[in-house]
Amino acid sequence: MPDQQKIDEIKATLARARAVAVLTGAGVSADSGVPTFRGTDGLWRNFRAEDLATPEAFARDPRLVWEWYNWRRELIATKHPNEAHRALVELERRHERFLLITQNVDGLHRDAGSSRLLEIHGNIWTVRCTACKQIEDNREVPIAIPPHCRACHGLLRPHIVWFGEALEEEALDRSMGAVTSCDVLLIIGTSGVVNPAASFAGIAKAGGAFVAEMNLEETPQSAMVDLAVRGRASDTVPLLL
Ligand code: BV8
Ligand code: ZN
Repeated sequence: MPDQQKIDEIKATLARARAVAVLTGAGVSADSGVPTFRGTDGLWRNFRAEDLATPEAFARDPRLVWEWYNWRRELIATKHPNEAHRALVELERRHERFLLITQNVDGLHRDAGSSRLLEIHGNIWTVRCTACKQIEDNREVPIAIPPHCRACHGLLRPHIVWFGEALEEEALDRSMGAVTSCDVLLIIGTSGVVNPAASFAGIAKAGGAFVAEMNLEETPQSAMVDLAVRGRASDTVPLLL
């Protein structure tokens, strides 16, 4: 099916939908200049995200993990939302029942103005004390390494969900609720390999939803979705409006 026909079909389905859910990943921010995780530009000093975004890596070498986050914070601080982020703000405005679930920690959906938004892996501008568990915003670039809690002097960590850690219960419940009960699920710019987000396509399909994928490339989910649109998110997502 030609891309225009696919876009028209997604638009028609959206027009009929009562509840819409959207899942985004690093591909949405790629067009803002934020490197993806599994692309070649996602490597930092030859480490993969799976090597650094773990409680074990932080316990072993908190300075190294913080240096990686500082590199990312410096980069993200210079980036702005793109046309895909903005189109999703407009989509939210058009639907009474809507939830944007993002795996991105860069905060660009929030910067664009999305408000019915769940950042299921956390946010790079939030830190948490490993001792007293206090959570606070921190926009320092670069952050002093290693950063310490102002209240108890404990070591601070990024308030981000690492591999092997559970997602916050409320975030997981709300995203599962939206994915189970939506009429349409759009999956945009994610490789679909990190759970639990990777399971959302199957859950939505099992609930009878129409599932569309928008990605530059094929993913493990492409075969199961109703429609797969290939292209850059900043080009394709605005076409849905
Ligand atoms: C959990 C935070 C249970 C870091 C991230 C073995 C040991 C331990 C765990 C596991 C294990 N095996 C499996 C697991 C589970 C694990 C998992 O799924 N692992 C995978 C890798 C096998 N999951 C977890 O551990 C999760 N927790 O399961 O908890 C539990 C329960 C109770 C008690 C304890 C535990 C937690 C996962 C959280 C991981 N955190 N991030 C940080 O950001 O600092 S993951 C990391 O991957 C990123 O944050 C990102 O959010 C996520 C997904 O990546 P994508 O966004 O998809 O990015 P990617 O680069 O992969 O893909 C980009 C895509 O965009 C590509 O498809 C590309 O084609 C496309 N694209 C590129 N440009 C564009 C584009 N598309 C459109 N337009 C463009 N311009
Ligand atoms: Zn503290």
